[in-house]
Parts: sequence; structure tokens; C-alpha cells
Amino acid sequence: MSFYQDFHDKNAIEAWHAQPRAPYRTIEVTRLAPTIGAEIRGVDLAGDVSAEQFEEIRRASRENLVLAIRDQKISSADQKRFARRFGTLHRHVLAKSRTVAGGTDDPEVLAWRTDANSRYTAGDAWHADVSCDAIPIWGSFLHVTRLPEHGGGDTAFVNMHLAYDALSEPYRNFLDGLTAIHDGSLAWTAGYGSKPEPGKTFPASEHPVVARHPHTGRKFLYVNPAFTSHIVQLSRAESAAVLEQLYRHVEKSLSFQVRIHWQPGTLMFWDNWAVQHHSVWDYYPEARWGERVSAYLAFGPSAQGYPAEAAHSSADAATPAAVEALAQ
Ligand SMILES: O=C(O)CCC(=O)C(=O)O
Ligand SMILES: [Fe+2]
Repeated sequence: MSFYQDFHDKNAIEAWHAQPRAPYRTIEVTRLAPTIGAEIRGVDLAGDVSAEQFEEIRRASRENLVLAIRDQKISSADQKRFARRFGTLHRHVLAKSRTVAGGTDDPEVLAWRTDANSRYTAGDAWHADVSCDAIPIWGSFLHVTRLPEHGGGDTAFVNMHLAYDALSEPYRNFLDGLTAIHDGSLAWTAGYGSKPEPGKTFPASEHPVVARHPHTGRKFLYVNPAFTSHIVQLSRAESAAVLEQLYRHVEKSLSFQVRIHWQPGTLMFWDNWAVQHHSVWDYYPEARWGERVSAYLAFGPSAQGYPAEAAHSSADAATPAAVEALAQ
């Protein structure tokens, strides 16, 4: 928590802990940090996942935002079947360019292999996946298929509900109602040096700076340094200063971050709206390989909430009443 006492972060964390947490009956859930992240055991994603187990996994996701589902022996077909229960499978525009490097030509799998010859590794900065899409990915499901031999290669996650809640009230009020542009060329051309296919451009979209979560109604901060180019309603200088302040705030808020260690057979599932993540490239020159599948809902992040009928069939949008109950 902050060294200089303004107590906003403390109050936010207290409110976070006030959420009821019922015991689980069909899966084992072990929290990895007080404010974000849990390990899941006792489920086999290559076999049958009962309706009750699936509901408990959804609840564990709502409560913890990122789940390290351990001891899985899964194929990419299993990974896709699981992801499909949360939404429609995403096709990443860079998936094709990674075909050779990643060892798969499935457009629904984004594969990468980082080794001594890599110029960069995927996700080596705080970001949300593909927030430049008009309907950005809601859930990402990452299987790290090769781990570095001598440790390292963790992934860090930050709770973006708390990132918002820990700001002062006048500042939260100022951010509410603003929108920002998220631009794929920022992450992929400026970041990775990738170019769109001839005659095409990478997507760019406008999203609320503060959105409500479709499953809980809670607000979260939705800007990230990889994709967000500017806040629409502000001058460029104001936008740059505000975004910089928000990024520093997210980076320094260790009390609502977790750094998760991979094990053989871990499938990492994160709520890509409510968290940002950062892969840690501390294992150079060793190799680490991964395959990501992602799913999107029928709608993008909204500041107002979601009509129940707008929800994807497998996703429970927050009812207007639930949103009302959480509105402050
Ligand atoms: O390698 C990792 O830990 C995460 C990479 C990443 O950002 C992603 O797969 O979305
Ligand atoms: Fe990522």
C-alpha cells in the first residue's frame, strides 16, 4: 500500500474483500495473493467438465480475475473447447505471421516461441490483449508448452478494478465518461515491428476509459500503454500526462498485483478486461513457448452496463439491477 497515506488504496482493498466468497464444492481454489489470482485444481479440461464445475470456474474467475489451472494434459483442441464455453474464439491478425515461428497454422491459436534469437517476446509490457478490436477479447487462455530450464518466465497480473477504485473520488469522476483510442499499430508496428498485410491497416477502436464489468457491474480502468494512443476529449498534452500518471499508478500498485509461476501443465485463464498482464523475460537466452486461445463476447466494454439480452449465450451479462446496485 502507499507509503504516503492517502488511504484510497486501503479503502479500495477493504471494499474488495467485503465481497462474499462462498466455499467451492467441485473444484479446489487456492488464492495466490489477497487481491488477485488463484490456483485451480481438481478439474480435467481434457475430460468432462461438469456444469457445476464450469459454474464454479466462472465464479472463481469473477472472484480472482486470473486462474492458474494446474496439472492439465491438454491438446489445443481441449484448450479451444474450454475457451469456447466463454465466448467466440478470436482470430489474431498476427497469428498467420507466427505460423512458422509458433509451430501451428491454426488461426484460432496464437503461438510464439521465444529463444536466444528472439528480438522481443510477446507481452513484455503491461497490456490487455488486443484492446484495439471493436469487441476486444474478454478471456485469454494461455498454455505455456515449454518452460525455461532454470526458472523464470513468470507472468504478472494487475487488478484493474482496484486500479480504478484506488484513485481519489474527484479523479475517478473526471475519468468517468471519457473515451480513448486503442490502436493496433502502436503495439504491433511501433512495438514489435510488424506490418499489416498489404492494403490493410491494424484495427483501431474507441473504448470507455472506465467501463463496467458485464458479469459483476464493477467498474474497471480500461487504458493500457501497449494499445492506448490518447484520450479523445482531452488535448494531446493533457491526455499524455493523464495516461502517464495512470500507467505509473498501475505499475507501482504492487498490492493489487500478483506474479504467477508457471508449472508444466498450467493453463492460465485471465479476464482480459479486468486485468492487465506482463510477461517477464528474465530467462534469456533460454527458450519458452506458448499457445494462446482467446474468446470475445457479443459486446465490448461499456460504461453504462449491458442489457441482459445483449449477452453471448454462454456469458451472463450483469442485469441492469445488478449494475444499479453497484453504481456509486
Ligand atoms: O508469455 C506470457 O506470459 C504472456 C504473453 C502474453 O502477453 C499473451 O499471451 O497474451
Ligand atoms: Fe498478452
